[in-house]
Amino acid sequence: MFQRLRAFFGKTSALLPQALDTDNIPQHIAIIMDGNGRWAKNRGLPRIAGHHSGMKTVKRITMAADRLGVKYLTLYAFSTENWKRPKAEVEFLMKLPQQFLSIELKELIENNVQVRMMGYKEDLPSHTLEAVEEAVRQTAGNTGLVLNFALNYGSRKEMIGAVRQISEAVQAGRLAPQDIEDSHLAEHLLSAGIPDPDLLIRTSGELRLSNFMLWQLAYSEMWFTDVYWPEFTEEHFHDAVREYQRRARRYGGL
Ligand code: V07
Repeated sequence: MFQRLRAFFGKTSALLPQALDTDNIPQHIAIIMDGNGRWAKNRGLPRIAGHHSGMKTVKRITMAADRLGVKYLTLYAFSTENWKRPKAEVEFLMKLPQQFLSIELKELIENNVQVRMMGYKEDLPSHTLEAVEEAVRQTAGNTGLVLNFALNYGSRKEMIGAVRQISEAVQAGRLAPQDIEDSHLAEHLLSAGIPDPDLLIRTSGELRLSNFMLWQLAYSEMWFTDVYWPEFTEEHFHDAVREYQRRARRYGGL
């Protein structure tokens, strides 16, 4: 539709979004889904209403990423710091994975989506972990979009874990300190086997990484928006990808 309008108005019309370049879709997009609580508060609703609404956005953006041909979508659902929140809120959040999957898993399977989890399983309630692991198991053979949930994830904890494992290899005499390389670190991170994100999106106006994929985001493009996660649409998602492509073109020209 935009293509036809553009043909009529001319390519440079400021009113029409530039089309996306289907040959330069980021392979891996990571998202910090922020602003659910604030969105709810602004409406006079409890924070948990924001989390529930944010879950609907997860579905919407997963489908949008799949349509674009994104290979990996990593979503920061719960951090290792989020346990400090009020107990009732944590308990609500821990029910969202099973709620999401009970509604959406069938359609994810129909769309060949592979569900993965990146985070510390040991602290999760068994009802949460069992639902996620069942989805991971049921979709393990799928070859489409990898939907990677960062759940009880923290980047410093992840890097400390990697350093410990590498130290053990050094102590055992299997690895010399001077031979330690980027690849050794990467192999011991929870993201092992997944390429680094090409693009990081953070919603809701905060301009921080908040302990999210500190190693993996070293060379990623970053895109921030004031829009709260429950209000984040496919159009916003396309805006981020369009800006990613604009930056990539500029670097290509140097
Ligand atoms: C959560 C909704 C999205 C906004 C951010 C906070 C609240 C989906 C999941 C999920 C996780 C694992 C999984 C399937 C779905 C989820 C939590 C919070 C803890 F296998 N949304 N969502 N998990 N929110």
